[in-house]
Amino acid sequence: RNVSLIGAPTDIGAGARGASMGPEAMRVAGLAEALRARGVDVVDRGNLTGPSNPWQPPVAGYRHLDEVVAWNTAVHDAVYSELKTGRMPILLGGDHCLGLGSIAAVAHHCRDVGKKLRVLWLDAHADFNTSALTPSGNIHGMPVACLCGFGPQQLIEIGGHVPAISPKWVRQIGIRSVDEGERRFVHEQDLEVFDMRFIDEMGMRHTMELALATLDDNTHLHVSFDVDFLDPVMAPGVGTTVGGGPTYREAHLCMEMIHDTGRLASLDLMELNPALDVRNQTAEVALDLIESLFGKSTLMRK
Ligand code: DIR
Ligand code: MN
Ligand code: MN
Ligand code: MN
Repeated sequence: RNVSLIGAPTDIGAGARGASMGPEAMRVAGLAEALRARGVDVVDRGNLTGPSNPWQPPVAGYRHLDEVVAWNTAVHDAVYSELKTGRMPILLGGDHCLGLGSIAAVAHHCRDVGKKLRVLWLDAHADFNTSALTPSGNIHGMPVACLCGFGPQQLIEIGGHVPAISPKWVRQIGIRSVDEGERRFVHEQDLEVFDMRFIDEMGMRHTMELALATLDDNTHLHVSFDVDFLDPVMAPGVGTTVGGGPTYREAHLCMEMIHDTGRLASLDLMELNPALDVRNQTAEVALDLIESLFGKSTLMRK
């Protein structure tokens, strides 16, 4: 198994500064070394470049739209080229607006090779706002809507096909903060959301069984992991913490069950904000979880 790390050091779509330091924090935590220890061939492609953060208020419902387009175009091109050469891209964010460029590239690749796509969106938030619905103008609250074709033309066309994906391909897990208009839009588009109440009532195991149902050997599984998915007790280093998230054990089970499908083919690790972290603790927790995602377990199974 071949992995390419791609750093996208920007906080261009976020409401707090600092996610731009996420890629380096994951390197400092030892991501490449940990994957190599699991027998993975890892190449670190270094960091993409793009415009700096001008920290301006929203214009017509979007903050920093031109800069967000530039960063997402760079992400799309980098992720697409790794997939084309048969490598698994791991995008190190950076804020979650870049999930758009990453998943647009994955969808583009799936069209090229005739694969089905399933996207697991692990997040406290649905990220399904539009310019009309957003309370903030921050584009990190909009990537899922943009991928489904609801967003500004320059963004939604990045992968070369509008919409890049269907809402039917998405499963959202861990959701516990959705804005009022966004909530209605989630229902209208029939997004499949396993929110925290669902996880409380049914457990992480059953939740993941459902989210991973109907994958076949022709399915490309993409995981978009917003670190604010995790309970802030163990993961304080994110810009928009929301209490009541999955525990350490639940998050590990989630990752282990994804690994067990054998279908993981691309990953985003997003919103890690070292400026808000405590001695790189959140990066280390994220690293533990990625090790589970790549098959680490206490005892040998199967
Ligand atoms: C809020 C916060 N829903 C917004 N969103 C996110 O501004 O759209 N925080 N994604 O991480
Ligand atoms: Mn997010
Ligand atoms: Mn093409
Ligand atoms: Mn979030």
